[in-house]
Amino acid sequence: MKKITLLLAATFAATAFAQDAKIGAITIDHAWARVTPGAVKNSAAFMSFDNKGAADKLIGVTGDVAKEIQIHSMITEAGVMKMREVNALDIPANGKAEFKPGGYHVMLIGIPDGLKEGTKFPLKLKFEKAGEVTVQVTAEKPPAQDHSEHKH
Ligand SMILES: [Cu+2]
Repeated sequence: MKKITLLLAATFAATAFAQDAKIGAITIDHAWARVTPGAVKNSAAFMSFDNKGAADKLIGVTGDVAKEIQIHSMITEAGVMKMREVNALDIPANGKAEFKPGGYHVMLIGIPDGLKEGTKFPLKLKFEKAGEVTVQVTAEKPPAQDHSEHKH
């Protein structure tokens, strides 16, 4: 019995961190979105980018999951976290970039049915040089230490 449990755990870990999409020299990993508690209709999506090529920019995110999708930065001003819409996320040459709780994120505004744990939806990512790719995003509960919950 113990053996089976370990095997399942290993399979889950491999799935959770598998590469989600690739375009040109850019690999997109672990695309997830925060589940929406109660009647909340806004959420944020997160993912990481691993670039093995020249510098690029993520200049657009589109999808049907929400009425409006924006790229946001998050800064702390006088101890208060504030979000701001930005035009792009820079992806450095031979480097990494990340949408993560408390930092840059994909803002999902107006999700008709909210997001339950395990809900999957596509987002189309547009890069300035690499072009467009669709990534499957899975709704997950945020890590316990995440205090970046924010409201519009
Ligand atoms: Cu935001």
